[in-house]
Amino acid sequence: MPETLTKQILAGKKRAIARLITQIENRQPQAQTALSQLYAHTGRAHLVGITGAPGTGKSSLVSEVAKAYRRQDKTVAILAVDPSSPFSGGAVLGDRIRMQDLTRDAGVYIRSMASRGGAGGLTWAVDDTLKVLDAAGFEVVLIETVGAGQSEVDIVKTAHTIIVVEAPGLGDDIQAIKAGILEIADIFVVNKADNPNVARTVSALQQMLELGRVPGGPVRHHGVSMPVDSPSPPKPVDGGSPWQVPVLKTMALSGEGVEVVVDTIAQHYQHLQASGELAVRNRTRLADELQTVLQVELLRRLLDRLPPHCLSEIIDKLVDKNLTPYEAVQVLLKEATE
Ligand SMILES: Nc1nc2c(ncn2[C@@H]2O[C@H](COP(=O)(O)OP(=O)(O)O)[C@@H](O)[C@H]2O)c(=O)[nH]1
Ligand SMILES: [Mg+2]
Repeated sequence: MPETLTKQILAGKKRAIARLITQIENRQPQAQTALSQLYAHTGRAHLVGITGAPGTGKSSLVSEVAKAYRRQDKTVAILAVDPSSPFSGGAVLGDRIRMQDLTRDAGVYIRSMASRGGAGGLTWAVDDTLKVLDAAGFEVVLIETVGAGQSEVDIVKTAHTIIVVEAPGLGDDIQAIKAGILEIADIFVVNKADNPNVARTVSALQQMLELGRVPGGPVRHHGVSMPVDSPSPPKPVDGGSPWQVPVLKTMALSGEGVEVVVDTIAQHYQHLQASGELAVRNRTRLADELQTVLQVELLRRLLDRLPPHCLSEIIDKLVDKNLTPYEAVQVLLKEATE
């Protein structure tokens, strides 16, 4: 049975894709069997993360970008990690109507995922879902996350190309600074260009880029604390010119400016390939993923081995100041390994 499911997914069958993603979300063990069979077929999709404050127009932009890819005959998957996303039905009617052409298109697959399942659970589910979409042959996978909360930021950080969406009129601040996502942008998009304050937002971003960003600085490392050996440093084949983070303007409602966004995404991918950074980012992704899976699995095994009530007794001791958390961990590890 899992073999036919795998075959259907490799053939891009939407129903099979949906079924496996649901199994992943529910942590059903057979999902890992299917994922093992799919793994060799991954690594071809261009993963594009789109993040920013709520209301900036990410979902609107995502659907216009997807339509632009369809005009180029490229297949697209959309993964919305946002409970308020119109892709999850949380939108006003107008937004949903605009998305109908997409949902009917055989070259587009749309899936939303709720932000639940702590302790790396969400990141894990997203990582596995991206593998399914990649193996299913989608050329571009657009991942929409709200730029708030560490797990959402961690998710978008694993993309090859990261777009941070801003919009004028959400206060004078650059929202990305508050969310701590200014530094991760490969491309800035200032959406709602029909707003009269758009020029101010664009120049504020440009100023910040000139002041703050070290062009061609070290490749971002996504908080991996495991000692992972890196491959030899990539040799730039394009002369090593650093990527200049562009600030683009769009009107997602009319689609204006979206073609330029799609072209810029392609240019960024070419840059990643030519500079050797793509390989580095892929390796970092996998190292991060290994760490997440290892953490979750080790914790699960440890908790499984503890005698009943052991954990709550230890917590009592923490509350009563009889143990420090560090000492408690030593006790737990000893209990679990005896
Ligand atoms: N004026 C204007 N409104 C927009 C534009 N793009 C999106 N919106 C509206 O902004 C609201 C939030 O859009 P949405 O895509 O859901 O934002 P998200 O929360 O970032 O995903 C919706 O009511 C959209 O119709 C735009 O270019 N101009
Ligand atoms: Mg949204």
